[in-house]
Amino acid sequence: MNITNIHAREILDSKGHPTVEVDLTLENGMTATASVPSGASTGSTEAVELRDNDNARYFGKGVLKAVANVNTTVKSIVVGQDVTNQRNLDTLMIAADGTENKGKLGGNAIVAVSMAAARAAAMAQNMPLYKYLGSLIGNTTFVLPQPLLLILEGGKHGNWSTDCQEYFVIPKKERFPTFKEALRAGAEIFHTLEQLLHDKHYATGVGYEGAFCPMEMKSNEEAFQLMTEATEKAGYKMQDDIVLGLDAASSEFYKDGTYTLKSEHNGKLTSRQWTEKVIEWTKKYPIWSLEDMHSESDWDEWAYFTATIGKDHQIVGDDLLTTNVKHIQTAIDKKAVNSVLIKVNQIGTVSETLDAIALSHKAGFTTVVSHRGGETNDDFIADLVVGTSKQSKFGGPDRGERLAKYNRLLRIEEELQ
Ligand code: 2PG
Ligand code: MG
Repeated sequence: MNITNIHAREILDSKGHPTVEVDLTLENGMTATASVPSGASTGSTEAVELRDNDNARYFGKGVLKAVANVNTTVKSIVVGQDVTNQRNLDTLMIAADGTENKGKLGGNAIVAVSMAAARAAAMAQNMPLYKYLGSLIGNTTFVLPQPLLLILEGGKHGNWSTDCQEYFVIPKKERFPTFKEALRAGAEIFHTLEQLLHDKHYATGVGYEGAFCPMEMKSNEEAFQLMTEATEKAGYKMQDDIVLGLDAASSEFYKDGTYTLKSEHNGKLTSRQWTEKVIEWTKKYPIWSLEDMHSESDWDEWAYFTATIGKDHQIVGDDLLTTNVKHIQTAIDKKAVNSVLIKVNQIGTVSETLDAIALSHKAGFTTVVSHRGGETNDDFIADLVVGTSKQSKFGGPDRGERLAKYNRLLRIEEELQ
């Protein structure tokens, strides 16, 4: 089934910034569309998000160059190719770009085409996208993910209300075997927290990813306390029903060996002091999943942290690994993580994303499929997680671009029953 046309355009993402959307048409007349998310706290080795840097438009954030690259160079190489050969399409685009980080054509240009092609290939074969993506890594059993549900935001995503960027409630699989019940628990805790914040006269506006980020919060610990209170008030038991998760996105507050915290210490911590602080939290609160607690350049401390608490905690690498098999291999060699965050636009093609997932699983790591700070209503990652992984990180149960993914998961669950 050959590709007959592709067309890219500039649209806006959930933060109101331009991003790339692509329509890809097949010889049978079917068209699939995909659009690209955008990170706020990005890893330094991510695929390049090509922006116009023309200050006369969108403060330089326009993506007309990436759009033009799709409509000219990429179009000339993918039109006429078989859409069901994802590896071939991705390899052709990587070769045409010719750089290590997709800086020439733009990761945002390439990934849009790659995602649209996967969606079109599934459509052409009358297959749900999750099944098609699963087939590309030899997976034939599909389970709905355990959601890491975001209810509080700090850091860059939440006005720096606290140091850490994301605070999750995680419904335990044994208590919530279905996705819809897990989502219900998360949404109920979210709304209970809203009332609790309201009663305390704390702000109830949400951050980039649809969770609360009250500036009145005094510390990271206060966030854990609020989460515990909301969970219990909503009728769930902390630890038995719900455990907690954290993404510190700590590269944002690390420099030259020092973690600088706004709250708690009013000051500066060495790597080891910061690690000890985090371990203390895990003893006080049932925090099970810990993402990017250390900076992307603090590899030795990652390894120490994983050796110390990795046996019964999930240690997730995001900015550290950028969905890149090279960095994942380093993490395997250094025993730096036991879980990998998966973001398609971090690496820039569907095939390379699947390679990252396959390598992680081979090493015995879990994979968590993730949205970005800036999103569109594209629900590709909902299918990706069902096809390949067992955990999702799609934000708060609030804001349409986050619900697009959750609601797609509800539909898939119904389809699989
Ligand atoms: C993260 C992501 C998603 P961003 O750090 O995990 O929550 O944020 O898209 O800003 O990198
Ligand atoms: Mg992260």
